[in-house]
Amino acid sequence: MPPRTKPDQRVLMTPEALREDFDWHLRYTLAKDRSTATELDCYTALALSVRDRLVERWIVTQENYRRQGVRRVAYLSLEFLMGRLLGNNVISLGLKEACDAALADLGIDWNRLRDLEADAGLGNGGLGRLAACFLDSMATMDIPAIGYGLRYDYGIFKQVIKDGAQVEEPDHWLDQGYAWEIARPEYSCEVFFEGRVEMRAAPGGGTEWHWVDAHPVKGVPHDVPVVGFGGKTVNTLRLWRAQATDEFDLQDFNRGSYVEAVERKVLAENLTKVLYPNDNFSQGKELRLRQQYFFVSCSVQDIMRRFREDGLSFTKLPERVFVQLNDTHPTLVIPELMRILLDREMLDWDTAWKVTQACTGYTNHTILPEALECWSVPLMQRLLPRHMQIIYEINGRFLRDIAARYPGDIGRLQRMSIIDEAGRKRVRMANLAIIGSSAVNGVAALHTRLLKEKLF
Ligand code: D6G
Repeated sequence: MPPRTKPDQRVLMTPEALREDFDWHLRYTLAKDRSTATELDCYTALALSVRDRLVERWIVTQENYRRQGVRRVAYLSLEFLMGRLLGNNVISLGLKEACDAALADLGIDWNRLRDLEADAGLGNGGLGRLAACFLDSMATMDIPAIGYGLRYDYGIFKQVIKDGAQVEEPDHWLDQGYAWEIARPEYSCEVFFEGRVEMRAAPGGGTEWHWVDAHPVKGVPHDVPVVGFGGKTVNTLRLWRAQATDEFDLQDFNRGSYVEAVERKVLAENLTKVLYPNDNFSQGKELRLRQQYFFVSCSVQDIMRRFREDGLSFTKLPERVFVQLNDTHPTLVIPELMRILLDREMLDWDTAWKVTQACTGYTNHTILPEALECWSVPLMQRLLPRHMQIIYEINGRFLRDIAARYPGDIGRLQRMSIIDEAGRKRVRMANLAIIGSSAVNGVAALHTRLLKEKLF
């Protein structure tokens, strides 16, 4: 079989071209032929042939965005309930008929093949499916958008009923490989945890804050193409996977503690092991907070990398990106953007704050008090000392403003404060998200009205 020649858009969409590519992937990607191929091999060969057709449009879309300097939506969500993509992608590309004809020639049953795909269940329900639907809609409406989330090894558990009761079984959805994703180690980021903050005199006067002695974890992005209906626009879903950094391993290894090095590696990689079940109440688990900061920091760094390529002033950031927070899970975007703008880009507080607010919007998902996320102040202080400092500063400025507008109204200050002082101190993530963003919405008009008139 000759190597494939330069693809031609017209030819690519015919049953013959699809069948040729199917055979090509079977042989050269999977090293099989028709007599040795399993059903899963056939699924993979077909998915890769469809993916090739997406890639053509993906590259063109992304190149256009770059050339035109578009303003992008960065949709940040801890959950994306994507489901199976083969059927969806084939329909969006207008390839269903060609695909049916190609499979009929090959004697393969489309429905059987389609059902072999692992279900990308990276979400619990409404919140995660909403995120997946938005990606679909934004691509269909030709809106420049990128979804950011986590590449969990285990998605939502599989429900098995035994003796009338639910038994949860792990969902090894990546076990057989995932044909739609492309790893992008070249866009890896480092994320830091713990350590302490040092105050130093700035060379030109004033104060500089340095976050030091923190532990790094590497985030490696895996990109999934998201094609709109009609197949014109292909946006990206970028999912981060945690890996131990090399230096981290080496330090321990040099001290002769190989086992410790491997232990730390496992700890770092645990970060993206599993999706937390149930989005309706806040459990306050440390690993969950680590997941949130990890995905926020990787995504903000990625946004900044892309922005820096154009060499614009950071005051122009809101002209290039709007970060939409799907619930409070990504709220750390606000102190993280502030930290980068203040400590790395050396913007003054007021400018950094204006930029941060102009770049972010928050979608609230619930008015149930038990579901409103709060994080213990001591935990936040230990994991993210500089962020805690910035949150206090945001709150101090905000409360001074409220006190000036409503003199003597202590109850209002207590209600609106980012820090819940009753009992053990906690950070109220919804308050931080509202104060730090320029647009707030619920998921229905009635819900948005309740947020305004009752909850907040
Ligand atoms: C996707 C598709 C690929 C493109 C890349 C750009 O992986 O063709 O080159 O996105 O990524 P950014 O540079 O926009 O992050």
